[in-house]
Amino acid sequence: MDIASKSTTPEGDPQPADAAPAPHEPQIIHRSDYTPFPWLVPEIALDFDLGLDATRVVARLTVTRNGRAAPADRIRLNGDGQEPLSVKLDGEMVNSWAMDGHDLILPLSADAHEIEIVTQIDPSANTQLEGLYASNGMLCTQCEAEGFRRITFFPDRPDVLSVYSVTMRGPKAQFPILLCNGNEVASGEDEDGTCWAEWHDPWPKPCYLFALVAGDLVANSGTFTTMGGRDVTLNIWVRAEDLPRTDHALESLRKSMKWDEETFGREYDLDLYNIVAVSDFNMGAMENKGLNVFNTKYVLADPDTATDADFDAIEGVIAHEYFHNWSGNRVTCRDWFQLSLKEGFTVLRDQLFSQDMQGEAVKRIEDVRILRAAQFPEDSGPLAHPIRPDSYREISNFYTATVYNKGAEVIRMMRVLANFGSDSDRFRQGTDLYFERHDGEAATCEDFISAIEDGAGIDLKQFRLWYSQAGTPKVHVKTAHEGDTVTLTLSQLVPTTPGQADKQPMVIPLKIALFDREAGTHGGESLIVLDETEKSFSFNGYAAKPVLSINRGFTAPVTIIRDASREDLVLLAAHDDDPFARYEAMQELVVGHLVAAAMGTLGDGERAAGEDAIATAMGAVLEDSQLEDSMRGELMMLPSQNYLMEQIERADPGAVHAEREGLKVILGTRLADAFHALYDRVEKVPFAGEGARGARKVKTQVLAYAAASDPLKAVELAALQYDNADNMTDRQGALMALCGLDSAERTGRLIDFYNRYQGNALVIDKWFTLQALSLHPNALEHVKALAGHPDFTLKNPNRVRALYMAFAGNPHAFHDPSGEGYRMLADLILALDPVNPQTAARFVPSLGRWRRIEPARSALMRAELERIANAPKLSRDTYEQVARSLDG
Ligand code: B3K
Ligand code: ZN
Repeated sequence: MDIASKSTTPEGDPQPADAAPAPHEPQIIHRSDYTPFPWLVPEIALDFDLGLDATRVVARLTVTRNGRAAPADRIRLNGDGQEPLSVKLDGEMVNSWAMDGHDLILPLSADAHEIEIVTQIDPSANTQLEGLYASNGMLCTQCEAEGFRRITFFPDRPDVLSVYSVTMRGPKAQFPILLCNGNEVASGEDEDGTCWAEWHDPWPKPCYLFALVAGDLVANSGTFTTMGGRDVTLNIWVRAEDLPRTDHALESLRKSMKWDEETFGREYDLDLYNIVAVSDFNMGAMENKGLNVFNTKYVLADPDTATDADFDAIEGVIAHEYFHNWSGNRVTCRDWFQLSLKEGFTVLRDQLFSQDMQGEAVKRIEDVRILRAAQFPEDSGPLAHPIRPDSYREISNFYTATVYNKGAEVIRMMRVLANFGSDSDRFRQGTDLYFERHDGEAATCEDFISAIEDGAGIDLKQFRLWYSQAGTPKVHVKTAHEGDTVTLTLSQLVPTTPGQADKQPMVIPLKIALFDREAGTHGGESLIVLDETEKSFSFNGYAAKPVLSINRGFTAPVTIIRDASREDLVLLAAHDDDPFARYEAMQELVVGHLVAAAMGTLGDGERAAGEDAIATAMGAVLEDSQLEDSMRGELMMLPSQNYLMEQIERADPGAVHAEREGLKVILGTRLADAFHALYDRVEKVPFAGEGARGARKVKTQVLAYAAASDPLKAVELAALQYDNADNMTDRQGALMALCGLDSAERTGRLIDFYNRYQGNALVIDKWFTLQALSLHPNALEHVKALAGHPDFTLKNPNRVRALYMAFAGNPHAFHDPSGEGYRMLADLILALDPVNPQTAARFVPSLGRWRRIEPARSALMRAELERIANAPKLSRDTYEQVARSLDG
């Protein structure tokens, strides 16, 4: 599993060199080996004869020499598992081509040529869902990152930009709607029942943004007039039965278009914007130019079938894909190592949009919770990588929380550095310059940073380390007080990560405030920037030692370790005016207590004092009449078990689970009256009443505490909430509580839920998830049984994730001491790998945490990884994740 050496061919594609890897061991691609492609492909014409089982593709490429690259006497066109039916060069059939692995090599002598290649593919056999595939009787594509090569032979790399003209035809009965990128130029119908359409996209694009959809679809249509006066037709395409659930998606698209004009000055650039929902999809959605393809999960919603969180997620993902039109499509990536250029920036843009739509405080807390749940563990494990990775075997494995979410945090820090204390939006001046400089280009992360430096007028020289160093920095904070001066001494430690032993000090911007202990107020925020291993900051005018509020708004994606007393944290949890800092104080109070308890380092006196402090703080949260319920709901949530385990060098999942549940019992019992009073109040808020969303969030939280402390009462409340629910948020919240409790009500409501929503795949996914995530002692057995349920299939990624992602994220089931949970997940990975390697590989990181788990379970986890590694034929995706998990 060592790094295989390689060299770069004149075609600019990395090729195995003498020490070629064993057939089992896919080659490593290095960022440092980038060379421009020797040929430009200014135009491509594609002709599709569509069929579910057989689709014929004729590709005509105009190629010219790239004056900026080393000259070449041949062209390498990437393929994946196909043979060309014919190859023509400048109109003549030729035999001069050869296959090199999956790629087609064609000698070229002049400065410009026309190449025509015919291929035939079977979309219905494409279970990987990459390239052109069949889903539910329709045809659709997914080309990012390297799916276009499964459709035709082409330089499948993001720095080759072409103008696309596409013709397609197929039986009208099956494919009455034919969609592609750009604008429809012509369409018609032949007497034999064939329909056809011609599309043209005027904007040059890399092939990963190509898309085609053919099927029996209907649209919810609308219009949007851009700030420049362009009338854009908007369509949300779905199956006829799903049409009533598309209004929210359409409205979200309109809001996104308006927001991007107002906030980033970005205007849409075509007359048409199509979104198509498909039920078999590997990810959330895809930003293909003018033709986004979406997982149905991020399109379809109505109050009966979607929760408040689903509505928010749809709004966020619609916005994300729309924002890619500029951050990703108009300015694309030079190579896949630059992925965070478009993803990190676009995630930041969608987060800022959702903050404006849904409320800044709660959205920020949610985003930090996601970062901590998904990215922090990645950064502290064998798969840690910088937001701009240095090498990969399979790029699909690098669509990670690090590239996306940490990438967004890094750009958010640039925004803080540019804008803090400034009257003008200097960050916006930076992004304006970026779009202006690089419009129509394939750019790098370095280009982005330089544009922000020049446009915002800030120096990001040392800040660039955030792009190259992996690992979540730990910042230790000491507070000293002498006379009227308070001195903060901060030191940073960037942990060692695979392949990166020596780390340089990072630039860490931290917003702080110093609270007067008596008054519970502060005299204003400051921004301190820690850019050395250790640095001190002094503030005068504090007769008494203040309470430090730090990393307000989570200005930096770091772990803060501060010398705050329990009393300090209780004060901040009750009074901090920065909502994130208030939430954080509450979390810190609980984390400190539960971690010490789970590690067995808490004396009896300490335990009692900790419980008292947490109960005091929680009581204040329950009764604070100034607090909005949506924020109250956040403050009520205990840190997740996975986040708690992350704080411990080698965690015992059983001990952490027992302590966390124990605390719920204590709080639920001690604060029973306050919980019930709260429930009684929020239960009366009608579905569309003021503050209704916050009320629903609080309801579910109360049920969770009741389930732990008073199961009989919880069953009664939850069954009633389930029966009376007029929306999915309440119904799912109630069923979640019931799922963890052994009772006749549990069984009855699970059967009711299934019968009520049978045939609605997205809601049946919830039914699988609720059981797999449940706190029921037999959750493991339930998952095993559900895997054999007639509605379970490995062919649909949503269904697989609904059951197994939930299960892998349910520590008390997954970490069963018998090791059976690990075995089940490994069995899934082995069964799914030949069907859908990209989705299979996504389950590996759960086993990859083995080094951070107590020795007995750790050995069992490792053994399962080894069992996978020894399987005779693994995909590149799974192979890479398993190899890194064992080596790292
Ligand atoms: N760009 C796509 C992700 C493609 C993943 C390919 N394996 C969706 C997004 O981030 O918007
Ligand atoms: Zn994206």
